[in-house]
Amino acid sequence: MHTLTDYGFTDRIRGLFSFRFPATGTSASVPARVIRSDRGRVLLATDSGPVHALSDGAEVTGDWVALTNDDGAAPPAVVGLLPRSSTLQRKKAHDPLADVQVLGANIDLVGVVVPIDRPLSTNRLERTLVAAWDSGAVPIVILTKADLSNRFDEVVAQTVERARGVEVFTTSAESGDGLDALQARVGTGNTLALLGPSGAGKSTLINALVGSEVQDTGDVRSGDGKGRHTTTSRELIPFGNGSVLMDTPGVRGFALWDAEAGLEAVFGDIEELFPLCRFRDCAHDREPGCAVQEAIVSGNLEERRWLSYRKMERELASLHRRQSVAEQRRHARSFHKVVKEAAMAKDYRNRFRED
Ligand SMILES: Nc1nc2c(ncn2[C@@H]2O[C@H](COP(=O)(O)OP(=O)(O)OP(=O)(O)O)[C@@H](O)[C@H]2O)c(=O)[nH]1
Ligand SMILES: [Mg+2]
Ligand SMILES: [Zn+2]
Repeated sequence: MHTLTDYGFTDRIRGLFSFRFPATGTSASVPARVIRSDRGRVLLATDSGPVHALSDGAEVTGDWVALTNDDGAAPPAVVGLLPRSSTLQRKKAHDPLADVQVLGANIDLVGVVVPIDRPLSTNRLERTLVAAWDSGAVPIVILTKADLSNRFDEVVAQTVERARGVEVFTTSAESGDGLDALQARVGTGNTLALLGPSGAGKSTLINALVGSEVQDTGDVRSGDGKGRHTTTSRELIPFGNGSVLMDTPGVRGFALWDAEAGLEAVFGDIEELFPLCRFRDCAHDREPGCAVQEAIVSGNLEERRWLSYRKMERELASLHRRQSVAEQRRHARSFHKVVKEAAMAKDYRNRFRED
């Protein structure tokens, strides 16, 4: 049976608990971590094994929570949530009206999983790295299925170049290559979440790291090499030393949510060009003296990268316009409410005077 320490309960987390919930460990509150969250119900890791609890849906996989003591009398309930050290989020869909979806919390490393046997999608890689940096975790790139490629060195070099400053690990669950290096990088008491398209080999990699078939895996379709969406929920899996893996369902695309900081982390070199343009309000399009266009012409900036940056930037700008419209509506509503309440109060006072 796994203890809470197996799920990453370090001295730091223990300290946070006793600070936030001084009654920790007593009958009032028990520390726990969300292994899986499923509409109104959560599966939690505790020191006395896994427990199911009711939740209001605010907790996500990876959260640290305080739980009422399970003395057997009533079903345990989540009574408190520790502040998150990182929050991985995305927009639920590319639809501009879609809401935010929090994928996981308290993740130390986000492993962007890229299968080596399929053409590298640079846009997807960049987009996922933006979200990963923005979460507060450190991204790494994990190339999988190394045993399936004879263009190995070429793909690795291409990925290292595209991932810019992010560590790249190559692995094969089949041969076991690269697993030790990855395990060493995760270290003790850390959580590594795996993100990537269906069929990329996330669950297979987890099984190889853990050394047993803890997660279901599915073969890829022979026609197009796409996966079958075998994993359907985000889930924590301990793998020794208090290190934890988070398996996730493969996602087709990664729509960004409020990821300005992530955009800067991945495209900071582009943003540094802007002050060098001749005109302060340069649109970086056809203006004379545009540093961006000059960098593209001279080969210092890949045009594809510039377009990718532009696209994500536009996406975030439209998200913000939408957020500010929603904000204005909320404000208008609360303003009406205040006016209405004031009128009612006046009405009440007037009536009171008449009596
Ligand atoms: N040869 C080889 N095949 C692998 C390797 N890793 C994964 N595969 C195969 O790739 C297929 C997909 O693996 P999964 O682990 O189910 O992929 P996933 O990323 O978890 O996919 P979803 O759960 O659908 O998101 C399976 O048929 C695996 O056997 C590897 O290192 N070498
Ligand atoms: Mg899977
Ligand atoms: Zn410019």
